[in-house]
Amino acid sequence: MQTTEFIWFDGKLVPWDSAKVHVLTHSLHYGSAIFEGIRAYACADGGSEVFRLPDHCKRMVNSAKIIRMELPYTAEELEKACIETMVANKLPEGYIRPLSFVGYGEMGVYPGNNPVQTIIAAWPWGAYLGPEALEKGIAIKTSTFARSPVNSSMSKAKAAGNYINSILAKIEAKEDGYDEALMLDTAGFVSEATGENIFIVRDNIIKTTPLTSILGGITRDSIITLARNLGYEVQEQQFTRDELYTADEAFFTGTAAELTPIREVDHRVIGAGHRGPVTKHLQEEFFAIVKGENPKYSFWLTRYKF
Ligand code: PPE
Repeated sequence: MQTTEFIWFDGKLVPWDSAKVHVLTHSLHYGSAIFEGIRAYACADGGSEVFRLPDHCKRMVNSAKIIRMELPYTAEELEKACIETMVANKLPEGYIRPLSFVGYGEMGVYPGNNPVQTIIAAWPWGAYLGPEALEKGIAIKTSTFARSPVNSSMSKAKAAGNYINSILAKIEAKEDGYDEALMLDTAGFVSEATGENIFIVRDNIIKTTPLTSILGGITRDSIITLARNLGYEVQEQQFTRDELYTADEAFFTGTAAELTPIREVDHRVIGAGHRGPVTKHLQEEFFAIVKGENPKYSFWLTRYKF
């Protein structure tokens, strides 16, 4: 990965190589950490914009609440610290990763009085699913691993422990030659991918899974709003894998994956086998918004300069 100079660590900027923890850190053993993934984009005028920073920081505070972690920062304080990290590293664009974890203290599942520590790292991160994915689309396979049931993993928390389910599915998909895994819920309906939400398009109507078993993606929410404003009908409804097989278009959304077309699912070619017209339309509008080229959506952007 491309390293940068500083990592924000409990309120101080420390050199990248010095941002270390003890091996008996609670979260390392039990997954008791929460995190965010945020993107900042460079604009044509030389400034930079962070996409939906307050919404990401609010979700981080909510993730802490869900897993009963006492986060010593407000959403506003996290926002400021994210900007400070980008500016200190002189990063005109990149990926921002805040993480709060239960530190070193007592061992055992019960987190007790162990300290809660927070880091914010940032680095340049290109297209998550490969440089060609945004245009050509990706091939995915249905995972043998189901998304955890709604009363087992609290999917609205972006919690580290939840990701073992994603890691199992991702390794399986990659080893079988696919770019990403499609995960079903325990009832067999389409849920989400290992780090993305999913949309399908049929006869110009856009459909995405309801919030039940998935992470409430901020990109998902942005695409729903954007598509409706562009005049598309958007339904939040359960659908099955065969409905996905026969869709005209399908795509993933996520901060890292942005808006990535899906060209093949379980050896079935989706639509024409490349990025479809609705996907392309939404992708173009989305990239214009994040780069500050559509003033109608400037309320989603936080500007910074260094
Ligand atoms: N579902 C999951 C399980 C998920 O991890 C993400 C984000 C999403 C949906 C989309 O959420 P949003 O980014 O708010 O639109 N996945 C993050 C982690 C990727 C990683 O490999 O790390 C991300 O995209 O930042």
